[in-house]
Amino acid sequence: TEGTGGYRTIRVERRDRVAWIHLDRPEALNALNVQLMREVVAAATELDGDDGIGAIVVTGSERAFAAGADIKEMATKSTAEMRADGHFGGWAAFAAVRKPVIAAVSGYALGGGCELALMCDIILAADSATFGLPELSLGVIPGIGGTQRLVRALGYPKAAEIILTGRRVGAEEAERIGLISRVVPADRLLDEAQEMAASIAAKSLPALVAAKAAMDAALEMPLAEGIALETEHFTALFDTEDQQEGMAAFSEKREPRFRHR
Ligand code: CO8
Repeated sequence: TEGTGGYRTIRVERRDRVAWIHLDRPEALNALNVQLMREVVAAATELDGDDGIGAIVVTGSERAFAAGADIKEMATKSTAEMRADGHFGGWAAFAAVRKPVIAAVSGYALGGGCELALMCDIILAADSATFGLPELSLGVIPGIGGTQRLVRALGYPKAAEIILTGRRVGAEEAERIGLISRVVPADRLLDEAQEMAASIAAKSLPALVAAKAAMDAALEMPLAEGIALETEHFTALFDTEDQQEGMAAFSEKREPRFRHR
């Protein structure tokens, strides 16, 4: 365990091949202001480029993963000012991280907090977690991907009900409707997230990056194009040391020792 300094709204911690980004603005229930966005994106980009890291976990506090974009910071801004703040490009850079990202959600994941979780590949939630997109109650709409990702995750009818009513969705329902991956008891959340992230990070890094790129394509591309891209990634992996090691280990009935390159 080793901290990486220089940030004021997040804490970054490394545990073997897993990196943790802790959102850390307790006074505002981790509301996503411009500074926090910049710090999360800077940390995630650095970790994405670090061969020693195979998976990233984003988490908040017990009380809140994140209670949304910072309403106080946005309240008096104009359209031009919102455009100039770089929120949208910043969060797009986070969504473009090549390595697997797990959201470990406890407490409130509302508005931008829910949307940030939806940008992650896997959402692990404490039984205390609450999701929702209350933006319409503020006179706006979800703004960092919520309308797009929730419709893709749940289908239009369920997503429309959640977005248009702004109601809160508890962890059990969130799991049942497929908004999240899995619910765990609150006191197990961080351990389960570390265990899951470690099992992912142990795999070949080129294969992880290829798997994520191919799955992303499923959301972006027509089926035939997506399958062509999958074939491209699959075949490209045959020039990696990890493919040779993975298949040799199978034949030799032992665990693979991936070099992650
Ligand atoms: N922004 C700013 N401050 C916040 C936010 C927020 N989203 N959420 C909570 N806080 C602050 C509170 O103002 C309070 O501060 P203070 O003590 O100084 O008054 C502190 O955090 C603690 O909050 P509460 O006292 O309200 O705690 P409760 O336990 O009573 O309530 C809730 C918790 C229910 C989570 C409540 O705080 C709440 O409703 N928060 C707002 C939820 C919300 O509407 N989120 C959506 C925001 S809009 C959005 O996310 C748009 C996303 C797209 C953005 C695109 C680019 C920016």
